[in-house]
Amino acid sequence: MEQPFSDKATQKMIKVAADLNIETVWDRYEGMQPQCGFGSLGLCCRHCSMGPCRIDPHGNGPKVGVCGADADTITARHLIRMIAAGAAAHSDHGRTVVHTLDLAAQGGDSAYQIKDEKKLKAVAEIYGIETKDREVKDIATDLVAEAKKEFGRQDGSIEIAKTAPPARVKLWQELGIMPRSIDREVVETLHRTHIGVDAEYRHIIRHGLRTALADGWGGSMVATELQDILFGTPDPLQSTANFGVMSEKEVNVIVHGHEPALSDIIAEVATSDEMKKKAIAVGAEGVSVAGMCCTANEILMRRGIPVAGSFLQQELAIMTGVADMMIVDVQCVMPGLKPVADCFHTELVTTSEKAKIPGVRHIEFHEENAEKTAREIVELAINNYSNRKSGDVHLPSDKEPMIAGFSAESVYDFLGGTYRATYRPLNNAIIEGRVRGAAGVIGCSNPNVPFEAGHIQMVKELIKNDVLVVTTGCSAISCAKHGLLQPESAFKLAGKGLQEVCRAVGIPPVLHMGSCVDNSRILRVLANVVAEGGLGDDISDLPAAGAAPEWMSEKAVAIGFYFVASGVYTMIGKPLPMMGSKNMLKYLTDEIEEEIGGKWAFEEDPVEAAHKMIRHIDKKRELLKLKPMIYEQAFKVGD
Ligand code: SF4
Ligand code: MSK
Repeated sequence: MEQPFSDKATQKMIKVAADLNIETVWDRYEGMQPQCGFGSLGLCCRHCSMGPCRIDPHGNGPKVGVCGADADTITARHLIRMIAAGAAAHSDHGRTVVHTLDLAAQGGDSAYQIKDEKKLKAVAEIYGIETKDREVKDIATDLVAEAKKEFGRQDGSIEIAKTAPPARVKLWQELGIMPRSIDREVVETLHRTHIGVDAEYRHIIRHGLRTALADGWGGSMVATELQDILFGTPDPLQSTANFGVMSEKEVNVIVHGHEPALSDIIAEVATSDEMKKKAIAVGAEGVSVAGMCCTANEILMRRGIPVAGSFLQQELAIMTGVADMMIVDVQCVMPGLKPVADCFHTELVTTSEKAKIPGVRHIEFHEENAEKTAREIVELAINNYSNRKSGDVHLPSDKEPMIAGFSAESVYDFLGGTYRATYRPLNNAIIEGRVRGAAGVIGCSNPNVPFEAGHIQMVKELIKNDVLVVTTGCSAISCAKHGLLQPESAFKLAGKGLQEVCRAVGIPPVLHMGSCVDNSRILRVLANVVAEGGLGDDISDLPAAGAAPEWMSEKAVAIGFYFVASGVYTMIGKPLPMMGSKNMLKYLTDEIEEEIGGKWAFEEDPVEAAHKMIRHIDKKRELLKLKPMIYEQAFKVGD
């Protein structure tokens, strides 16, 4: 299945797959057509064994399920279960990080250390932990205890969520959606959506918003903040992306999944002199580590480790024939990797106690013996090098340079003032009409849309119209591969005002802010912009929008809902699976804005989607009575 909008290396590898007759995600997607219309519309329920029930979207067949649940109830229940699954995935990631910080705080022979003491103190202060004249390990121990409470607290609310703008926190409290604790909201979602519990769609969605907030301003935020403490808060750095980052002359280890605890140690061990010597002994020049999906983003942001590719490229990475090992942990790892790996010499290894793939070697990783496991895995990769067959090698040389590693903290430094760290110049650039607004373009890729057309066309249209873009997840990897994370792209593609800002501070017009859990960094940036002043009192006042044009996962649904609950206009390509309910559609894309300040929008054409986001940004500029844009804009509202 050709993908004319994707990067060149992917196009070449899709051809290799076709020539070798190896099935990919696109082939399986095609083979799945036509997909179930009831499922797509959200009109199928199998929450109990009186069902499965399906509602006829044309009104000719059943209008309610066996229990009497109608289309509104069924779609709302289904959606908030998606939120709960997404929140659980992000938050379980966060829980692992808390455990890792615990080990680092205990010291001893732990492979982990606290790399960012400044951030440790800053986060500790959020929790009211005394930091003055105290040992780092004591502060960290107290922080671990507080972070654990975020998951299981029975009374009160998630502490770190109170760092949202005061007006937002007040609104959440008034609406009764201040998240109480991460696990509690996920559990309550499952309870409410059990047969015979919550049947009122707005009421169901209200709790979905609370569960989503427990992710964005809870589990994901804990994950990001504590990872920064452990592995270092990112600062802008240079790296490269795409299959060409692998080398025919080196042992190639691909780390794929989400959690950085293993991949960080792998990167450390693989680049040691000892492993280099072992690699030379088997005829290679060294060991090269490259990332895939959000694991890629985690080790890119802090170590500058190059990126092999994004979600839809995982099978193709093996087909290059030079991947001596692919190590996977959790989330976005396709079981379809196994049959592809069987056609090549690649050693596929699962490592998480939560995730195995039938027939795949499992080397369980625990933070307690991180280094030992990492050594075992890297040595296995080195020993597999000699199994590589030259006739199987199809490695494209394509790779793109990029700048990554932006964080809410680094915004203070690079966009900040000359004399003190501040968001003022960023706010002023918006207020004065140099930058029209900001957009977060994030999320997955999906074989149901042309690969990368959504991300790239949308981002180009936004920056052309002076909208500063921040990006995470697989969207960030797409932007990297298409050269959008280079400062020069501002001069080629951005509007004049945004160009001036990029030139003044030497940044690309698209800022890579990390992995999926790092969408919490975008929340933090929005909160900091509000706190800086001059752009309203709440996130919903800002000339900003969010988008996931090629979304796929339940995590994307959770992220979208926590952005909506934070007051953000949130655009996706294919609609949420709830189009079978007219009431839900009206509520989520219109009426909910009145309650919460944010809302959903669905638009499959990425350029038109960008225009809708710009219309929203302009509406907010008008409400804030900001100055007109300094330079003429390519897209004018009314066009
Ligand atoms: Fe059918 Fe109601 Fe059971 Fe769902 S919960 S399967 S609609 S009877
Ligand atoms: S990895 S959730 S495909 S962004 Fe975070 Fe990419 Fe989406 Fe997975």
